[in-house]
Amino acid sequence: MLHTSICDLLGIEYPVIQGGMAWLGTWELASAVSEAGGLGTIAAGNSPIEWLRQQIRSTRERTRKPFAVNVLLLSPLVNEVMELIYQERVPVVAFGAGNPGIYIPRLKGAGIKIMPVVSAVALAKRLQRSGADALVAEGMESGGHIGETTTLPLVTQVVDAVQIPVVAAGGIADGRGMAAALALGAQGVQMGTRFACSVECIAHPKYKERIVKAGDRDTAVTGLSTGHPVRCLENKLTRKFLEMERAGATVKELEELGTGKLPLGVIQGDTDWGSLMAGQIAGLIKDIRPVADIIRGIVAEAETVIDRMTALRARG
Ligand code: TUI
Repeated sequence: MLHTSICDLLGIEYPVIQGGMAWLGTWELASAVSEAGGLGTIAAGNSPIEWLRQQIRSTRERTRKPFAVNVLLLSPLVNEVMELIYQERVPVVAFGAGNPGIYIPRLKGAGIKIMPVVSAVALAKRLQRSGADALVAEGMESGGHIGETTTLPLVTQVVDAVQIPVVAAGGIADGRGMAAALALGAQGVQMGTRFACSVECIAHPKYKERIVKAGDRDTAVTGLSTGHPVRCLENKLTRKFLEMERAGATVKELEELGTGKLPLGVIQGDTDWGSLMAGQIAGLIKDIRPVADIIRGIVAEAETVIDRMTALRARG
């Protein structure tokens, strides 16, 4: 059975982590992933504190296993979110879209495991020095807010730069991707788009259907001109956004276009004008499956791939 250092660190059975997706990382998905032996993640996003408290409690009612809360460092509520995490004694905290260094000492004191998401080597080194327990190295194949480097060079270089466990993210949705991540020296994988397309995920069926129908070139990156690149499935919104960027629209105009579009897309199912954040691996996803099947399937396939590669060498 596949077992790595991240399983021992986090107290999970399989080295499979659900990415923290704003609006979709709810108790329904997080508890299903954790109960199936992975690490489920509640996404704090920009949500009100009472909503987040309920999500944590609902997750705990459905599983006694560890789970994470993903803190969006861009959120205006970040300090209140951190207070809640201490109060509720959340087992693992993941961070995205910024440098969480200032929060690390108190988290360590409280015995909470710290797993920031990084998209560059420099921040990875800095966060290891600050006391992070593990890192998620997320390539720009991912959906949502992204960095500049793709998963293959990013994971390889982050693994060489730090001694703590590294989890690979961006472009992984099956056992071949998982085996490749392990080959690079990662101790586990994080997946977002694959779990968005699960039975338990509360996303609108039309959004899941767009992922199932997507091909390899169906995502677009907006916001490169504003320094906040975001990857989504291409639609009327991304085309309008890119057209405005090309025409020299101001950051304020672009922010106005983007405001409120994520729930419109992924919850309300407006696939034309909503934001359909998804990674490049959307093209590989052909079905909507229960979380437990997804986790069992990826681990079993990764084991088969590893065996096949070992056999290649034995025959040589
Ligand atoms: O955070 C993510 N992905 C996200 S956050 C998000 S919420 C959102 N909603 C609407 C518009 C924009 C965002 C959707 N997807 N992934 C982790 C991640 N973190 N990717 C890149 C980074 C990152 C970027 C810059 C981490 C650190 C950083 O700079 C910090 C520094 O000071 O060096």
